[in-house]
Amino acid sequence: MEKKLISIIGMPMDLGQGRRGVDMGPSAIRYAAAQDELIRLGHDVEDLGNLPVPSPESSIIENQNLKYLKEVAEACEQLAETVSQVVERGRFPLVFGGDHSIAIGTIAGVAKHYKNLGVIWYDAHGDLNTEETSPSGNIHGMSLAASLGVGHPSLVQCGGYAPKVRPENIVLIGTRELDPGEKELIRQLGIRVFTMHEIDRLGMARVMDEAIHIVSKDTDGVHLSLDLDGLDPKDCPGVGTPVPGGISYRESHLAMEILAEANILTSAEFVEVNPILDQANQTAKVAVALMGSAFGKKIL
Ligand code: HAR
Ligand code: MN
Ligand code: MN
Ligand code: MN
Repeated sequence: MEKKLISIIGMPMDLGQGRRGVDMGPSAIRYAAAQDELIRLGHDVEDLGNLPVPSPESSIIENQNLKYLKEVAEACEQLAETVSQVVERGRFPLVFGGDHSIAIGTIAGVAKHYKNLGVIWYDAHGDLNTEETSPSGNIHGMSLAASLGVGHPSLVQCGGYAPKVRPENIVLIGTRELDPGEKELIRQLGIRVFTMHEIDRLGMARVMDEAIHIVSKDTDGVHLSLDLDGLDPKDCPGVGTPVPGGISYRESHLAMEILAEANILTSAEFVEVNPILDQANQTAKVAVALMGSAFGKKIL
């Protein structure tokens, strides 16, 4: 892989879900030596530090169906602005979460420049809820819907425009837990979903080939949104909403290696790492190992 100019942005967000500790995700990923790994692979890497995110203790929940809406929306506006500046400087935004609500900001920042953005949503969940369909009111379960232009205006209008992505340019990979409203939206919009069933049946190599075809057809950029709960909880126990029967460690590496070979990524985020729930920072270490594969690391 050619040398990439990578800008790391930490987003210590835990207001998009109910468990403390995911705000420490960016530190955990840095502690697992992400920057060293990317430099070793020959890339130019700068770390822009963390953006400010309010703590739950200093915030109040005004709406149980959209918890911390104002705080999440504000933080995502800042992230969108920072990500957009990184792209303007000709660099690759690499965001460390933080819960998955931050994808609203990351995607708002990149889609400003890539008018036909492809998105790979690697996740156990669909994150396609709205305040009407969410069983929890947690915004991390609504971020892909918001990016598609579906949901509360404060989320949908992040960055001042909507929608960010078209349904035909999105793939979900590793899906195994969907709420009824999410299933309905998937059918309505015709989004391509590679559930665990498809991964088991077709194998990860074929899933990635098909996924890459979809996200790179008539698009001008591709964003990888990797929720660590897409992997099996045996490999990634440090996540707030683990779901059994996930993507294996090796399948995930293969997915990242195939992405690196295709060389289509223009931005990425690694989210939902919660070191408080983890075993010796294992989940952040997996995140960094996968980053290595995504940025060109080969076995031989
Ligand atoms: N679908 C559930 C909800 O909306 C659970 C969402 C899940 N958690 C995540 N997102 N980590 O991927 O509340
Ligand atoms: Mn998610
Ligand atoms: Mn998830
Ligand atoms: Mn397309």
